[in-house]
Amino acid sequence: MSLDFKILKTRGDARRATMTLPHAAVETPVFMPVGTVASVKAVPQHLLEELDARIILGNTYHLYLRPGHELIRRMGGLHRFMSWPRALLTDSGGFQVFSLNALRKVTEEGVEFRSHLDGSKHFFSPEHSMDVQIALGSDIAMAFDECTEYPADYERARRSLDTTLRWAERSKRHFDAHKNERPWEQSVGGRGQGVEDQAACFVGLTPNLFGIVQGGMYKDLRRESAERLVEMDFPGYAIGGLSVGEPRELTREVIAETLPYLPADKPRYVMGVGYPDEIVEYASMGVDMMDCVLPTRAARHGLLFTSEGRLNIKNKKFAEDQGPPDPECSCMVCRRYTRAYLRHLMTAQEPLSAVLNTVHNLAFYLETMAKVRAGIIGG
Ligand code: PRF
Ligand code: ZN
Repeated sequence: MSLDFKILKTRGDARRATMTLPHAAVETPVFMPVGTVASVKAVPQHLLEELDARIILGNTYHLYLRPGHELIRRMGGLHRFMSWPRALLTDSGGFQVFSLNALRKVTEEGVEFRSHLDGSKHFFSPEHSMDVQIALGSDIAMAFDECTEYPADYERARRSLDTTLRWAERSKRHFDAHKNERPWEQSVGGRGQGVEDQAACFVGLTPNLFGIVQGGMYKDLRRESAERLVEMDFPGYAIGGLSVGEPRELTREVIAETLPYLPADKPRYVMGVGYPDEIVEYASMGVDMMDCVLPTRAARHGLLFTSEGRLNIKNKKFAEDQGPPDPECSCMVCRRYTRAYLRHLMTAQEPLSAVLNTVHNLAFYLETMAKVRAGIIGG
């Protein structure tokens, strides 16, 4: 059965839809917190549920290296291993191999790279990336792509795109042939097992593979990339290769030029963006899904996103500030703690600082998207 994506209402180019995945019904437009190594840094899964996160990201590259996808398969898949009952999207490793490996070697067959952990040699092909993502048991897997660097001249972007298109075909063929291999469904036992029961209403839904549009910053390459992927007929499409150092105006332009070539009745995902005002803008342009490390990473550096703008909680001016981090936010952190206390935790380098800052930032991002969804419905 193909991906269930029901558009409830449109407003301009924006769409309010429900995407039903094997482990969750996801209301879109959606922001997806990043949980690279089977952990959204500093936030336990029960709090993510309380924040109403329906879908989070995991990374093929990191989980393959540690603890290993075969171990996770033996533990019953990633949902059960990390006790996350809702939806998971896994990135293919394409982007991480490129951003974390200066010594990678790309051939037609795949990419040879060295582990950023211990320097050991590894090889990823589209087929292997699919095998890892199937072993993890993700609701949405991503095609294995090459994220073209910025800047890249036309010839370089052209060659890189051609490789990505051939890899997309190989990803799809391998994924479709093996996507229903979930050996742990016959197995029993262990903590976290209950997470599978909670998905009972979605049994019968199969994992999905999304294609990824590349093409550098070139309009004709982006168009060709989108059209070729649409011919391959994926259940959803991502726009990759953005937020790689280009000016923000160019990011917006490439998204605007690419969206018209992606089917209106399928989900569209822009990978690795952005600031709160950017995710609102992209949703208004018709983007359904986004993810970014920004709210979680910034939180650990003391940067809070609030209705009054960005706030650096380390600042001395907050030392005796009795107010909540964000007076307009009703998250569990803002209801309970003061700026003075959060500043103290950060100054004292207490681990709780990362927890509270991250919970607020994620609440702010998720609430921002909830408002966008309400705005599309209500006006
Ligand atoms: N490809 C993949 N993952 C990604 C990207 C990409 O281009 C980006 C682009 N910023 C983020 N994550 N596979
Ligand atoms: Zn808050």
